[in-house]
Amino acid sequence: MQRIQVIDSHTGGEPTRVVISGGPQLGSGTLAERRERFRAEFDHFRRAIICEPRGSDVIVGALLCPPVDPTCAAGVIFFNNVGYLGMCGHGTIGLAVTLGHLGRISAGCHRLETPVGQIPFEYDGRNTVSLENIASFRLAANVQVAVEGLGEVSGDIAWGGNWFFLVRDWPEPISPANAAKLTDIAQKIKAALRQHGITGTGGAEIDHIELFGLPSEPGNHSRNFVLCPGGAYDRSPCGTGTSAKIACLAADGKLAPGKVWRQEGILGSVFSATYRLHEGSILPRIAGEAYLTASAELLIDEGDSLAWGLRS
Ligand code: PYC
Repeated sequence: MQRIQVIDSHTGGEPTRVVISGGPQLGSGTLAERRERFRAEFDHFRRAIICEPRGSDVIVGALLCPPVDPTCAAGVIFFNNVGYLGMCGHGTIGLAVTLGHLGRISAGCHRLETPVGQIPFEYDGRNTVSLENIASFRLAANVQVAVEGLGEVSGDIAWGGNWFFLVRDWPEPISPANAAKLTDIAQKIKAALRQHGITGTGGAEIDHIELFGLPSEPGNHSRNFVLCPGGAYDRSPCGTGTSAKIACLAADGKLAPGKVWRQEGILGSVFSATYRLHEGSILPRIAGEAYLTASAELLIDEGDSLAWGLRS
């Protein structure tokens, strides 16, 4: 029987499963190199940890790894039901609270090593974390795409650690009751982008779709729906998606450095975001809360034909 120790948390409703031990041995190298080794040689671990029957389409995994830079609190590789992420905002918040729970960090400022670079973060010693994301930017504004059943849809293409297509002023309710319809719409937009060859830099697939509507609370600025690459929607406001939004607001001159943008997700949970300019780049800061939900040992019985998880 193979055993994998995990700690689960949720950040504004979006789950993170941190692998503490028993995960794949990826050897040395940068986190980007180790992520490629994970993908090429150990993808069955990703399925076993995240896919059914142990996991679900919604969970994001976070494999703890020794950092190359020993001054970092940890290294991490994020993954989901269909593959690997460069960066994950809600996952970083969940991971920081998990490291605090394990006694591996105390309240204060730390850095996390990821495949896309080091992420500075501040932990309050309980449940609140703010992280400074990698440089985020808008690649294109008001891109028109013909979408089956919807007609022309206009949106911005932006990078916040993942690629996003952001659609403003969505007229329908952004609520859990409407999630199936929003998912269908976002899937159609994603398919249309692919069909028309509309991509991020270097032909990268735009694999996250974000629809924005009015907030439900007066102190908040907007509410979003975010479709993730594996077909699930983000229960949180999405850290990388909020970073992409910040990049668009900054590019439009609608948000000054240091000004707070409160982004609601579909459940009403909020990320508070600001940004600073550094050498011409927009560095978003995202703050949110995570809570632990489980400490568990995953069991992998080689006699089980589904031991390594369902293929999606
Ligand atoms: O918070 O950045 C995020 C994220 C990406 C995918 C799911 N959550």
